[in-house]
Amino acid sequence: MIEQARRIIAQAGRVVSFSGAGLSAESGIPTFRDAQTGGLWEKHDPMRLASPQGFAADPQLVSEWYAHRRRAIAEAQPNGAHLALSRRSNMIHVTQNVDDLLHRAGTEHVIQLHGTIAHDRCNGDCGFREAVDMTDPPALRSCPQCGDQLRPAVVWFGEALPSDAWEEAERVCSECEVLLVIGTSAAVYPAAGLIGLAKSAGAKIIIVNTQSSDASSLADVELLGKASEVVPALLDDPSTIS
Ligand code: BJW
Ligand code: ZN
Repeated sequence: MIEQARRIIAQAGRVVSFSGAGLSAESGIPTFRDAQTGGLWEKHDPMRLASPQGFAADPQLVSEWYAHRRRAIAEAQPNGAHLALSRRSNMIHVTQNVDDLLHRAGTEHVIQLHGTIAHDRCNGDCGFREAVDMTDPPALRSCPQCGDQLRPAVVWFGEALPSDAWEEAERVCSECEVLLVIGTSAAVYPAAGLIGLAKSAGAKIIIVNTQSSDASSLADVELLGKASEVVPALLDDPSTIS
């Protein structure tokens, strides 16, 4: 299977990656759907915390959840999958992840569909936005421009995706020859719809996941295994693998 996938990639000009939380799981960042298992936050439903309703009901709690996750991301390092992706200079990366591990691995062209946890923005409509210190994340605070609350610059359930990122993602997914889908349950829309979009436009779909996902039926090749092992095996030149 891996040889078949390597051949498909070798014959393609335009390869795009589409990733989810499984890409960063081996860097120690829990996947969204695993976030409840164990630890301080197991009593809380991430679907509720990552929503405008959850923030309105308890902004302090949501702010503490993001501070906890920001510290974890600051301490994490890119894993073998991020690094293998970064070694392919001509690839475009569409990601649902809000972490910065693809950037820190050295990839140049990353489209973040669900925003970034590394910035705060105004919860009102004044447009204020600023980078936060991920190693020492701020507590809940007010917008310096309008006094509303600040919140992470991520996309919560029920919110629209940033239109520039979405339009670019639709374009690159409909123009690619191979879509390499890594570590996503493909359960959250509209992002998951990009896989079907690429397939209908003629792209081959290669999936890397530890288990089957909602996108399995679209796969030309499905590689079951850990991203940090499968992605380098798929993308790296075998003569450079020690
Ligand atoms: C490994 C591995 C290893 C583990 N190696 N693999 C159509 C149908 C039904 C519902 C909807 C629809 N369209 C919209 C909706 C509603 C909703 C939605 O999709 N709900 C679903 C739950 C059904 N979508 C929305 O609300 C979106 N907005 C929207 O539609 O707006 C409409 C609108 C238009 C105009 C104006 C106003 C509104 C927004 C979705 C935002 C999602 N946000 C989150 C949180 C981000 C912030 C934060 O992190 O705090 O994004 S939710 C969460 O899910 C996060 C992720 O990016 C996203 C995707 O999850 P992902 O990455 O797939 O992770 P997991 O955990 O699900 O899966 C991990 C996978 O990895 C698994 O498969 C593992 O097996 C695998 N894995 N270890 C390889 N080592
Ligand atoms: Zn403001």
